[in-house]
Amino acid sequence: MVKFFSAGLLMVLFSASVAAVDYQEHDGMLMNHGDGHLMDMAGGMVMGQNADVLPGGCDSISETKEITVHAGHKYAEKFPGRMFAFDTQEFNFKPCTKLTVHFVNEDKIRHQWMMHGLPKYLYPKGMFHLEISGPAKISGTLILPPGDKTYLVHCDIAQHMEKGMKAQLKVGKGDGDLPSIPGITANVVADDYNVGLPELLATAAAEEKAEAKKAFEAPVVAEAVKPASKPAPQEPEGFITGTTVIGLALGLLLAPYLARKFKGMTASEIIATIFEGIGMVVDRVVKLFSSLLKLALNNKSKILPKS
Ligand SMILES: [Cu+2]
Repeated sequence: MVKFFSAGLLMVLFSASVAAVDYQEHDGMLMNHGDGHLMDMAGGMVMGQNADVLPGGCDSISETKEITVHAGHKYAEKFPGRMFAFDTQEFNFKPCTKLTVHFVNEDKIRHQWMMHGLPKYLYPKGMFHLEISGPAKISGTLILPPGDKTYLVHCDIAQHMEKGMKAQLKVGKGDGDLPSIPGITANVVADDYNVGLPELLATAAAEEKAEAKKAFEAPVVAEAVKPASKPAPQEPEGFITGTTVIGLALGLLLAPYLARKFKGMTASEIIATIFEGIGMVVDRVVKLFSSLLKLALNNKSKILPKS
């Protein structure tokens, strides 16, 4: 009998340790840093923890509630266009409820359950905030204020709220709905999933055509605005221009000469020779221009006395 009992106990212990592999439990590991700020070395954080101070306007704690909120990519699958979500998008509680939130992050990234708009004299920056790198669980407690108000709950990691990790917590009757809550309120920026790919392609093609037409018509308009100006002389746009022909002719004439000259030279020698050649050409051009200039000036001085 004792053997059966101890075997059963071992099995229970074993299954518990197997379950613990899936989610890291942070509640016992947290260190209190004061002001309701708790942290551990494994990436867990609670901010705005308040289990015993009544918010102004609360005579007593009206109810004590516990909720478990799951967060993860898989909860967004039912919301088209969303990537992350909580498993619950709306929470309702009586004013002055003492609320404990068990936050279970099922993704292998960081998520938060961050509540905004709380009274700042009691909650630093008006926030109550659970944060953990998953897969893991973390818990925190706060006391909700009195009055009817809707509070924003979201994950503040970049783009996680925009991609769906957003919810609302209504105290009392709340004071309206927040926008872009998956499954509850419409997106502020609406996604359109009704248009099929062929239609999209057709629209894109039509837009491209319109652009091209605009670009074609634009120069005509520009000319119509100032008809007095003469059209600028343009280079012929054929495949072979005059410049190309001259270049080709020069190349053909020079090729045999260069081939003879560069025969048996190393690469650096060839480059040195080319630069030397360029230097000589530049030198000659400069000399030619200066002699032309001199000639022109001489002509002038000769003409001047004549008149
Ligand atoms: Cu997140």
